[in-house]
Amino acid sequence: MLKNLFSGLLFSSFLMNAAFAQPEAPKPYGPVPTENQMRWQEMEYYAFVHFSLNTYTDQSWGYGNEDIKLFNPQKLDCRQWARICKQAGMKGVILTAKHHSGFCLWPSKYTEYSVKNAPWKNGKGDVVREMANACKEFGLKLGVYLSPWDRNHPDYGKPEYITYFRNQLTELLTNYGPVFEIWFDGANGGTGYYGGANENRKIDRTTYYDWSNTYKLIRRLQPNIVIWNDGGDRGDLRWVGTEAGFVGETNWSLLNAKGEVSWNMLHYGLENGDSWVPAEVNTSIRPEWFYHPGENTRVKTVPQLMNTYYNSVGRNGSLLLNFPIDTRGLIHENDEKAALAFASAVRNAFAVDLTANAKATASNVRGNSKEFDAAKTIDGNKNSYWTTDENVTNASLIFDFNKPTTFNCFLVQEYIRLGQRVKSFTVEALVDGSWKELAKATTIGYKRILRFPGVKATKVRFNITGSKACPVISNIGIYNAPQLLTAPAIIRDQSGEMSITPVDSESVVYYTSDGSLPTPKSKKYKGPFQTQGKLEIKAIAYDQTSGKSSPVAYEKFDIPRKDWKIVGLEDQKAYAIIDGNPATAWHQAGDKKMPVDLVIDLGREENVCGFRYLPDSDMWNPGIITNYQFYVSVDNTEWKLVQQGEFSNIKNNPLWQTKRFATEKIRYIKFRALNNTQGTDDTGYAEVDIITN
Ligand code: FUL
Repeated sequence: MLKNLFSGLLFSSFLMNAAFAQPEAPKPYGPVPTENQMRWQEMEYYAFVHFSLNTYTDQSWGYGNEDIKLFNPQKLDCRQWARICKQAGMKGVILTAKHHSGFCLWPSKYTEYSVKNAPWKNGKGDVVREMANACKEFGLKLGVYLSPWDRNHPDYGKPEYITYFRNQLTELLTNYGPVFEIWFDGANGGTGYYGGANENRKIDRTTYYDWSNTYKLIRRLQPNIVIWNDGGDRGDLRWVGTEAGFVGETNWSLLNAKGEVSWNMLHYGLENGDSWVPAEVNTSIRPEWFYHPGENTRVKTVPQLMNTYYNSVGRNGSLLLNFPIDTRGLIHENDEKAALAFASAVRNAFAVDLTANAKATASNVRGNSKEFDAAKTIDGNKNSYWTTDENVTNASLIFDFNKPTTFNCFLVQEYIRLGQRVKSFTVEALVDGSWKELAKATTIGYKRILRFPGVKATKVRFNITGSKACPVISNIGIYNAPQLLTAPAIIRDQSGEMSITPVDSESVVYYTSDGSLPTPKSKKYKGPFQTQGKLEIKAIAYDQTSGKSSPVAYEKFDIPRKDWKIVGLEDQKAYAIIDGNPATAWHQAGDKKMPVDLVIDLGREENVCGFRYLPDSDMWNPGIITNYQFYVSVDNTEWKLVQQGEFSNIKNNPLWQTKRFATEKIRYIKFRALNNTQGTDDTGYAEVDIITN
């Protein structure tokens, strides 16, 4: 009895001690994600699909007067889209239910400008319904893009339009089951058809839509939704300031709820922001968002897509990758191939986590408790974490492989339910007995992945060198990702000299100029060479040691520009416009006021049937032309207007713009800028070229 009492006492004092020794978990620091944001963040990778009347007009933005009769896809199959997304490892799909043209992919009760008046399925079709069903079948979440700007609606710009917009939102968020994300694009107001008015309608993005009441409606209809909005009140997610597929290396999931949002804030977040607004990286698998047959050879390659992955998911963002649906109503086979190859490259990169055989130790463990020790970063449990004593903001973890191990990739995740904390860290390797720094970085957030040249080491050290509060790390992975060769860069300069430069310096380049696919048996590139006439070059980089080839690089060149002169301009630097190098640009600024002309003498008469313009895409150089006129002349005196219009979406996606017209035999071209994206008089050009037949 006495013995029992004694051991009972001992046991309860042990319990008391244990309870006493058990340190408390850290308290959340700063803003933290909501459950909806958390669920969204864990999706990591999901699809966009752009499909509308634009698909049939080769446009980026419809004007709002495009004929509904054009919408008649012969093979539309949302199950094909969903199957590909699923196989590609995506977790959801956001569909452009209505783009800026106002055309609706569902039979909305509130407009005639929808599938209900299209020949497709005799007006009985509903793409949103088919998408929702396919998502359900393939276990994907459904998201909806509803453009606030509507270039078709007669009331756009008036208060009545807001009722229309909310009615449409109500239809979409009531009739199609759960919607995980709603997407409101930032392009708002401008010229449009507007029921026949054909005018320019400006709205105040901050007040016109009365977002706060619209948000209430959305959250009432879909309590689990996340709101993406680049146009007005802060939503749950933010744009990253570019459509090129990357977010800042420093990326705080924070912004302020109120006040202006600068480009820097979009791109890097705001270290001391008062709200949790994580980054979504949206980009297309082709240059443009909608399908353009001319881009069938421009589908991004696996190395390009892998870079996008590391620069989005690997930088504390999510990846929203777009498929332009083709005119048949399908994801094009080239896009499918690229998406699936990309998925397998991601799988291969992260197939073997080398920490599985490592022992983890920490320089500091909160209360020396097992509950918070180093092993928690490699236990495969997303809800357990390593953390330190309160106020410790510098600490390290060591992973001991016990034998020399080769790796080139380090992945780390914070337990963001307790806030984003880490400000800076390094990764080191123990090579031949001494520590060598492999990488140095700033923020972590939900997920950070660092790549570096492969190294063979017995130990890896992860040092947190700055943190807002004690760090809380839930997961670490170390990988040896297979190397991928990048396609070479092909450039032809003004004199016609061709250079094909490998990006990976050790590789050799092989190329063809007869349209055939290059192999290591094709012509070997030995340095720049002179070319004449129209030309098509295909090239690969090839690594002799591994026997691996890069994807094929492809460039098509029109007539050489050797004898071209830029008329009336003294500045020799202006020739950057026709030097064939997209990275060099030239600006006309100074005392010129819009409209600003650029006149080029082609040196002789040519049969010209179009032109191409590449804006200066440097973030800090203004002067991206949005509206233009294009004139031609035989003598530089009499001019004929052959084309005019807008370069849609050129601000967010500053790509090559191609415009065609009926063939003219002429010697001079005049590219007139009517305005730029900033409303200033500056005009910038990376390249200007013509199309001849
Ligand atoms: C842009 C839009 O203007 C594009 O057309 C596209 O929908 C893209 C996702 O957002 O800003």
